[in-house]
Amino acid sequence: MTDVALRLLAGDLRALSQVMSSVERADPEAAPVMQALDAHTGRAYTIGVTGPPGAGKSTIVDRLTELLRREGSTVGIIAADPTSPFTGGALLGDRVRMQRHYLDAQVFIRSVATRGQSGGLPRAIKTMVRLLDAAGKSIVLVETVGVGQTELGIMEVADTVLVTLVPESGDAIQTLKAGVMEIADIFVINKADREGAGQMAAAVTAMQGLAPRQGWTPPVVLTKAHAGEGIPELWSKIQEHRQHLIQTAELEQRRQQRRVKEFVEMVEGELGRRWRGRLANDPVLAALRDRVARKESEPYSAALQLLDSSPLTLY
Ligand SMILES: Nc1nc2c(ncn2[C@@H]2O[C@H](COP(=O)(O)OP(=O)(O)OP(=O)(O)O)[C@@H](O)[C@H]2O)c(=O)[nH]1
Ligand SMILES: [Mg+2]
Repeated sequence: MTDVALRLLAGDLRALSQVMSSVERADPEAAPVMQALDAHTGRAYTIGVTGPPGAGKSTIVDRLTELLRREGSTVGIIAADPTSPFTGGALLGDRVRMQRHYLDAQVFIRSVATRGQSGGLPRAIKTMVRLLDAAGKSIVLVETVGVGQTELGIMEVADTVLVTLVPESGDAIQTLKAGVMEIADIFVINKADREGAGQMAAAVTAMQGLAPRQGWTPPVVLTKAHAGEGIPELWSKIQEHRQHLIQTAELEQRRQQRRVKEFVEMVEGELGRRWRGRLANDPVLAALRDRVARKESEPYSAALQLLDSSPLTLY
């Protein structure tokens, strides 16, 4: 086994950070490490926390972490950060809210920039969840801001998805129409100290009556995360959902799909990267690119002809 893999398994946080950075860059050096660690994964439980900006996702993550640490669980946190790495707005906010856990060696916190991603969550997050698993974290929390495709991507990472809404999210029906209904395993109505939380919860419950799921109807939990209220109830619903997934064998099914998705995304990402490398360095391709530019070749058909004529030599 590689030295860095051994150190990671032994709880070395520097080794963990180092491999995290490697997989984020899709560095080939991480491949033997990931291979060595695979047999040591499968124990961690992953919880996704998504919802609109400012709904209280980080506060919920912080409070759940507090509860889990009290129970003796170890925790890994991944915050998908859609802001610019230069301004670092939300990142700074997350740091402030979770900073009390920064001193705790049993809590590992990592932000991943999602800016510039074409859609969905970055592939690296799936790999990072497996790394935290191998490093012995029993619970992994993944926070993503719910905007379009990114929100749906959380399903492909988490065993249990929490969709966080707040009374001021406005028309609940509108929010739920945007595809949130299908991804939620548990609805959290946070900021229950504000007016309208009860109506929001009732609206969400009513919506569920229209589209009942087989086996599991996502419960609605009211929280006041800033005060820690409702967090134990939320945790008990997460555990119920976990039991449901185990009993129906859906957990194993979800995890298998997740592995396949990571594999497919890794191939797609690498193909694109290698193709761009070839385009920049191969004189034949550069000539073709210039013909397309000068209108001597037509882009649509030239692309397909290229792929059909030399599909294997492109990568
Ligand atoms: N009134 C009230 N405020 C809350 C509650 N929970 C969190 N907040 C506050 O809401 C603000 C946003 O909380 P965050 O936890 O940063 O929200 P977030 O969803 O992680 O935000 P982004 O990551 O920026 O999308 C903070 O000022 C929190 O203190 C709550 O239950 N009630
Ligand atoms: Mg946050």
